[in-house]
Amino acid sequence: MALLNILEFPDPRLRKQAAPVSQVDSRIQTLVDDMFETMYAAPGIGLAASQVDVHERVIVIDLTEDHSDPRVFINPEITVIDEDLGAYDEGCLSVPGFYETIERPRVIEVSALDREGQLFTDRLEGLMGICLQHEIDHLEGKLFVDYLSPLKRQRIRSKLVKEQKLRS
Ligand code: QAP
Ligand code: CO
Repeated sequence: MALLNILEFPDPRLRKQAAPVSQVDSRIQTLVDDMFETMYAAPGIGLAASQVDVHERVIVIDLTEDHSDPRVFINPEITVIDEDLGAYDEGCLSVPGFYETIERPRVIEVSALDREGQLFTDRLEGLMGICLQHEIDHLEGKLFVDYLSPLKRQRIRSKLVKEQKLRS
């Protein structure tokens, strides 16, 4: 397994659109395993392949503290079940140190392929549904800061660019 480098806002590579996976083969399974290792090490609860500069439609999520519920979503398709919006303080491994309240549909249905390439469907609510919507945004090149006012987004951008310069 390998730790992957996580891209940080405002890296333009985070804006790329991810392509569908045509076959869940050993290359994709290795990517999934490396993404879990990277996410657990961070630590985080969700990671999209776009964040590690792989522009294919692969997402991993685990909301548990003991890493006991690893979920894989390949080529996910969601349908909104309940248009009702719920608010949640979201963060992102690509926007470290910043959390903002974002509103999203509360209940969704997902169909996706798992790590074995098997199609499954699930109804998701609560944090799992929010997290999956956040990760699918990454596959479209979208970040949670895009839901904020331009002023807030610019402030976050400046602070992160400063930190990135200090590090490099
Ligand atoms: C996405 O985010 C998410 O700022 C997953 O310094 C999060 O795992 C969706 C993290 C919340 C919905 C709600 C963030 C780690 C992890 C940071 C994450 C940080 C260190 C974020
Ligand atoms: Co994110």
